[in-house]
Parts: sequence; structure tokens; C-alpha cells
Amino acid sequence: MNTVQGRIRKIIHIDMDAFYASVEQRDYPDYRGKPIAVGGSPTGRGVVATASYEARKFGVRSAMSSRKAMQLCPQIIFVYPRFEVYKAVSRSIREIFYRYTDVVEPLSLDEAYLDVTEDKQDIGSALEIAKQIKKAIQEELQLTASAGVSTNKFVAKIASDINKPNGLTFIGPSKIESFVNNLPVERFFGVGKVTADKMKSMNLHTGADLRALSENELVKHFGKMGHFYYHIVRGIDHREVQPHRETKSLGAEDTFTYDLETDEEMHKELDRIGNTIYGRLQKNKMAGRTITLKVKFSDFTQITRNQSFTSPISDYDTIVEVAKALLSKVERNERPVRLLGISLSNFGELVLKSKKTKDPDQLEIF
Ligand code: DCP
Ligand code: MG
Repeated sequence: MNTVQGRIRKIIHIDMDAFYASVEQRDYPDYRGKPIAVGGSPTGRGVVATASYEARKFGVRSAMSSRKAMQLCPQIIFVYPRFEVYKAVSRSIREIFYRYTDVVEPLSLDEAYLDVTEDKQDIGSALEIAKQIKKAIQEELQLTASAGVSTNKFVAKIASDINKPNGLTFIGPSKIESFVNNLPVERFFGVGKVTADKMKSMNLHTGADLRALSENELVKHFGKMGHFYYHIVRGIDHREVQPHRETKSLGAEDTFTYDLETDEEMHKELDRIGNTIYGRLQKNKMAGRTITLKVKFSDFTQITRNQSFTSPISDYDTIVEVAKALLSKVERNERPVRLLGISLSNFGELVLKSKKTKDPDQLEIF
């Protein structure tokens, strides 16, 4: 179990605490001990990227509207984000990781997986390495991080969230089973809101409930993902830590079982593809300045059209509307369409927006 080619791996997941807000409190002592929100504004426009722990006590959360944040915490201080600083801090954190291993997979500016099965300093203990990394981040960057240590990515990531802030949680092979049994279904990797709701309606609430089902039953109810759930509820996750994974573009496309001929059909598909991309952007906390539409015709010729913006885009409505506008400019000459795709590139960090709300201010904020 949890071995790749017969060896037990040592995986660390590190996630900075209230990242943007902590950097601001570090650099501006006036903000220390106070409820602050990075992103958003006192005019009520925009959304909160992250809130300091003092603000979280009032219920302020990432992706919440500024208006709501002010209702919950009238004394909240809105701070304009400084992405260049966060990126620089992120680079410094990675330099610390590289002292121990080159197998580092960043997930966002503030989060990464490390495989320390073999570490450069021959320390041998993943828990000890995690301690040293946390100490270095604290001493050299005056920031705190939380770490999860286990034998696979899935458990390490959940573990890093357990004792936040400044946490360090080790879940060894003998503890994985009870840990996974007690986990609510929505915490399982790959289980989104829709699947979680479906599971609950079937009276499946925890890992233990899922474990009671056979692989066949899981596949019957949840399709191909059933195989994956079957393994993950047993704490088995063979995904490797993938170093140097830098996302340059993020997209989704679909080849249709029959060729599309009407605008209506194509718009429906673009809505669907837009939804997939929106989900991926949210998951990766990304926004792109360039939206590209790809169209492949039934005669297999292919074209792409793109449009760029001065500010990163991440909201569903804009992505889909721009894709439709690009499609309307394509000279189709009545050719049926066999594939449509949308991608985003030219990334910047962002403040995520709630789905299906179109806020023209977003383009002005960052
Ligand atoms: N972020 C964002 N929009 C979101 C979520 C996050 O712009 N909806 C940004 C701001 C965060 C950073 O990404 O500081 C890291 O995200 P995390 O989810 O790790 O949140 P924090 O590091 O802020 O808090 P925590 O202590 O819970 O990790
Ligand atoms: Mg974080």
C-alpha cells in the first residue's frame, strides 16, 4: 500500500498561513493583530482574496464580497494586493524547499508538495525535514507555514490543514486507515460539491461509509471515478510529486459525437466547456489575460482566435461571452464543427469571483 516500486514514499505538503495577509502584516506593523482583508475595498466593490486570522474570527473568508466582509467585521482594513511581493516570497520559500529536495511541485504561490523519500542532506526523517523547513521560513522570512507529512499526496495535503496556523501533522502508515475512515466525503480528492451531495443523499457521509461499498458499486454509482474513490478511501494514492510543473495555459475542449451546425448547439457546448475551465481556474487560483477559442471543422481544418485583456479574467460569464464573440467572428462558411475548445493563458494571480456574477469592476481591480 502506498508504495511505488515497492518503496514507501515520504511526502510533505506545505501551505503558508493566511499567505497574502501575513505578508502584509509582516511588512506593515500597523496591520499586526488587526482584522485585514487583502483585495476588495471599502466601497464594497470586489472580493476578498484572503483575510488575516483576526478577520476570520468574524467569519470573513476568501472570495467573499467586500460588502459582506464589512457587514461581518465593520473595522476590517482593506489592503491592496502586492502580487510582486507575494511572488518574490514564493520564490524564497521554494529556495528553502530545494535545500532538501528537487522534487518540488508548486500548486500555487503558497502551496507545494515535496517528495523527500530521498533528501539531499540525508536527514531521512520527513517529519524532521518539515520542522526544519518551517523553522527556516519563520527565521528567514518571518512567516508561518503549516505542513502535513505522510506517505502520499492526498493524506499529506489534508494533514497540512489540520492544525493551521503554524501546524505540523504527521500521519504515518498505521494511522492512515482511521484518519481516512473519519474523513467527511467532501474532503476526498476528486469529490466535488455535486458528487458530495449525491453521496450524502445515499447516506454516505464519511470514508468509512464509502469503504463499505465494493469497487463495482462505486463505479456503478459514480462512473469511472469510482475506481479512484475505491483506492483513495483506503488511503492509496500513487500520484507522483511532479517537479517543475508550471502552468502556461489552462483549457478544456471537446470533440463531439456528431458535428454541430447551429449557433445554439455551439453556444450550449461553450457554456459547458466554460464551466469546466471555470472550475479548474478556481481550483488552481488562477486568472488569465488571454482567452483563446479553438474550432475544428468537420473537414479537420482548425483555427484559433484569441482576445487579450489588461487584467486577468477568471469569471464564468466573461470567459463564455468572449468565446461566443470570438466564434461569431469565425468564418464558418456553413462548415459543421467537430471540436470546440477554450483556453486561458497569460496568467496573473487573482481574486476569485463567485460564479455567474458579472462584475465589471473586476477588470479594473487588478
Ligand atoms: N487566494 C485568492 N482567492 C481565493 C483563495 C486564495 O486569491 N479564493 C489567494 C490568497 C491567499 C493565497 O491565494 O493568501 C493562498 O490561498 P490559501 O487557500 O492557502 O489561503 P491562505 O494561505 O490565505 O490561508 P490558509 O491559512 O487557510 O492557508
Ligand atoms: Mg495558505
